[in-house]
Amino acid sequence: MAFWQHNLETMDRGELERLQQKRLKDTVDRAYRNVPFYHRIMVEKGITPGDISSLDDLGRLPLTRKANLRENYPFGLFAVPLEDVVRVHASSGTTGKPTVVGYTAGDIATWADMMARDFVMVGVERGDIFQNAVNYGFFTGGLGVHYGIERMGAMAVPSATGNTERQLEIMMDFNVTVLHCTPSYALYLAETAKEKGIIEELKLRIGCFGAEPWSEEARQELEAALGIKAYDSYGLSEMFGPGVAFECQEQDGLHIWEDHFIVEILDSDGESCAPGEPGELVLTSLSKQAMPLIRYHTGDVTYIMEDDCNCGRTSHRLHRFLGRADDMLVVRGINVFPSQIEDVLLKIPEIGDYFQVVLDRKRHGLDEISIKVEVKDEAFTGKLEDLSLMQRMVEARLKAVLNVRSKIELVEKGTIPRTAGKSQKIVDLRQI
Ligand code: DLL
Repeated sequence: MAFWQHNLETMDRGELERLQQKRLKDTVDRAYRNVPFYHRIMVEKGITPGDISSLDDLGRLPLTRKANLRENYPFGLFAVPLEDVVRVHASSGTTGKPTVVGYTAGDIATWADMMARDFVMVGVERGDIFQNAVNYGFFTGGLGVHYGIERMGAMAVPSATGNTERQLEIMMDFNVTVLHCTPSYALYLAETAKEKGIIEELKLRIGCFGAEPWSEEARQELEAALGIKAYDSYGLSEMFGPGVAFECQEQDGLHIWEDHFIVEILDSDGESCAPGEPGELVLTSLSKQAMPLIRYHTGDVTYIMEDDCNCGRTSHRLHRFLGRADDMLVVRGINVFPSQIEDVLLKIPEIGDYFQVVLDRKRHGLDEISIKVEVKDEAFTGKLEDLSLMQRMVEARLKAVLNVRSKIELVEKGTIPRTAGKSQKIVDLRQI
């Protein structure tokens, strides 16, 4: 089995923790000296870098949230002079200013190596032809993945987004073997390739999909449709971008690179969750130079899988993401994750891959979930009673898993908008 940085990927845990400790002290020291925001909150908490002598002191450090990035827009959290920053990326939130992140030349190199680790881990080799079908721009998935491909020596095909037919044409003409895009766009590419009858001509063998939640069912569907092995890729702009955690060939959890990040999983009261217990992923960067972040609340919900992985890598693995802490829908007092809805829907053969959940608050202040789901062409019999049977069957299956009643609206294939970026699976019309 191939490794990109064998020693770092298989380091024994004691050695890894010593490395983390050294890097944590350095990070805290740089943040305290160079970032007014961290200096101020550490002074307020009455701590200095000298108080952090081991990983056990992590809990004494202040927390960072997305709002802190916005408050310091655009460059206020940089820990190096502006002349040392060679690139910025930004992510547009739904409200207010975007959040901006910066990179030194060293950060770009660290990030490229991290991505190269991921690609080599899933079996990408020199000689592979790697199509990167995501937005190249402020979004980190474009340039981040691109630099990783070049770093490990495969051929980067920066097809970016747009024009699905052209994407497929390139895929065929160039004999593309590896594809990176969002899982929802991959489903659309597969659907279009099937319609055009060109699936057989594709040479794809590996798919790397991320930037949004997806399910095990979607994986199986993509693997079967495209004849590939499909891997989950997780990352966020605040921690470089893609590459932070990635599945290995075992396809059982995402290895998170603990030489670059300290991982905490916290419950809603800020207490640590035990392995296996879901909570919010909180990360401390250990190697970022331009913009170190301490105890950053990612908003993403997962849990730690602590058992050893057969691939030989020693880092902990994160379970496939369950959703966003703030995406968790509380409907009539019951917690519902969009991923649970997706799990149920994708198991029903008559239903297509696209759905959209609409939440509304109707009479008497009661929340109502209605879900638009696409019916596969071949499942249409032309009889109304079959449709209404199907609708009741889907409603019953969802009720059994979610414990809350939802209203299903069956729509024709192609009704729900396809996008090359992150798909909008939830529309919340409630005025809360
Ligand atoms: O989405 C970076 C990325 C690009 C990751 C390409 C993977 C592939 P942001 O735009 O800052 O960065 O969005 C980060 O996307 O906090 C999660 O909520 C979500 N996310 C990313 N990957 C996954 C995944 C990029 N595999 C936010 N599963 C994160 C679930 C994901 N959610």
